[in-house]
Amino acid sequence: MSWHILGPGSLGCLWAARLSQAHIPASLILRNQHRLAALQRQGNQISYLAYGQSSPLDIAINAQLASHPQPIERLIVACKAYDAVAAVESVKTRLSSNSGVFLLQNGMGSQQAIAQLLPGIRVIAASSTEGAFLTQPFHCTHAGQGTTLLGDLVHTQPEPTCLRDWQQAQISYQWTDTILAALWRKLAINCLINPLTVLYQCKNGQLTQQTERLTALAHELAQLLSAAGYPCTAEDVFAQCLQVIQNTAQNTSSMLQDVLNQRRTEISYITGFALAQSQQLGTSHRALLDLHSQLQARLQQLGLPLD
Ligand code: NAD
Ligand code: KPL
Repeated sequence: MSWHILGPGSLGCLWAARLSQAHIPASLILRNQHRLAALQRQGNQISYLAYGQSSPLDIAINAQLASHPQPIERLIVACKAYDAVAAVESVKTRLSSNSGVFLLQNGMGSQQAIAQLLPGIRVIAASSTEGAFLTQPFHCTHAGQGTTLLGDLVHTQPEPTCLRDWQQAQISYQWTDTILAALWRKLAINCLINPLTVLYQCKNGQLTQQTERLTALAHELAQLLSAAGYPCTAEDVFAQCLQVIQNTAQNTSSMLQDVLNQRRTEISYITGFALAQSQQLGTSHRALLDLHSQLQARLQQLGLPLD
């Protein structure tokens, strides 16, 4: 069984390094010839600092472009949510009804768009708590050991046997028949935490000072999740959020990291998606709209894209 990993960023390199290290055939799919040449200059190796280790390993890696003719059996999409649809489109003709597509994107919206783009192909969505970053292109640090919850996006089927490769590569994962519920719950947490960390320029833990705002948002998100078919109370959402804030108190949220690094955020797949769904389902969204608008205003001040 062979794996293709679309996007050589933090998670793409993390997955490629771990699969390759376990001698499981894996190829990175790069955006253009320029990126391919950059990897070649590095001896076709990823420098990989494994979790808890002090020195990196050089791991030989296969790489190719989207235009390569090899059929794709197992595709891991490791782009940002805003790039994921175009990236999948670029390899669509290489996929068949025997392929499996694994989506690592945060937030919601890109997964549904990709499932629509690939009728008849098994699309598996993930919610990952792994933490990785690149210090330079193809130099990956596994900074936080987490796990990845995986499940079918459309028709629930048994766990695919190819995930034995992940076990062999010591990639922690859990299979679920209810990935959509998990994505919605994670979306609610990301809507509560990520934008506020940008607005207050703070670590997750400091949001315990914002209980009034969090409470108002938790009410709206509970209404939204319930209307979307995942019943919960505002108290549940607030309690889960507080738990995550406490567990990740020292974290800089992914959205604040993007802002601090002058990178485009995934706002459209977090508050943007929640707001659009809330408008469509007719649930109250005053606090969510204020939050989204304030976040966009901050992004504009910083010269970053508003979507
Ligand atoms: P990243 O920006 O580090 O990597 C994305 C890579 O995809 C970049 O190298 C980009 O050039 C490449 N790319 C974009 N379009 C492409 C295309 N058409 N063809 C080939 N390559 C293309 O992003 P990341 O941090 O790895 O995050 C990926 C997703 O995983 C995001 O949705 C993120 O929220 C989520 N996530 C990340 C982490 C983490 O620790 N980094 C943890 C959990 C979830
Ligand atoms: O998922 C996260 C993120 O930063 O995107 C949380 C849970 C908020 C942890 O930082």
